[in-house]
Amino acid sequence: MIAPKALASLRGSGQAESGRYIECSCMEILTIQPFLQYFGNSRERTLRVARCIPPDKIDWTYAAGKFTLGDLLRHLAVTERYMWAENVQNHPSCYTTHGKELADGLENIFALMERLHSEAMEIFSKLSDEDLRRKCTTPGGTQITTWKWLRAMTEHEAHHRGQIYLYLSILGVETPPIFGLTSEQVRARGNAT
Ligand code: NI
Repeated sequence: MIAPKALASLRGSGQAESGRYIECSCMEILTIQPFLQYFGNSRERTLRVARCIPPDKIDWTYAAGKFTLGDLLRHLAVTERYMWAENVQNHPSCYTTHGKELADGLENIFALMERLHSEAMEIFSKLSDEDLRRKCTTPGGTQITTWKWLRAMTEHEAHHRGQIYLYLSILGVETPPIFGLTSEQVRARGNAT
């Protein structure tokens, strides 16, 4: 059993034992606008690496039956629009496929991503602060606070973006550093301890 006071400090807000106020919201999404900005930037980083995919490699994968590069991009597009944007409205997911029938070829896939992202962002933008605090239901049947489910979407985006980086690395395709510097450049600037 955790005392309510200790629980409050574990949650990262309120008065700590020492009396010092803890400035931490545990990445809570209190209001939708800053999140839209953040997620928009996150999607831009995904698109930046996606633009490195050679058009003739869009259906490439490392093993039979695994996500192709095109599947990864379509999956990000349809989960955002048909799973997250539906779930946050208290609707069940209507994600049933990320197959080539949705969009075939790199340019068509980019167009699909742009359209579904724009529709999803429009839906997210209508969420009130109160909506963010109420529960919604995931496809697995779990009740989760809406802002936490939205936060999971950003981790999902990063997970699949990492796969795109790895696929391209296996193919020997150059990719951009995620935050401006390569790991080699960051290490060169680090202070040795
Ligand atoms: Ni996924």
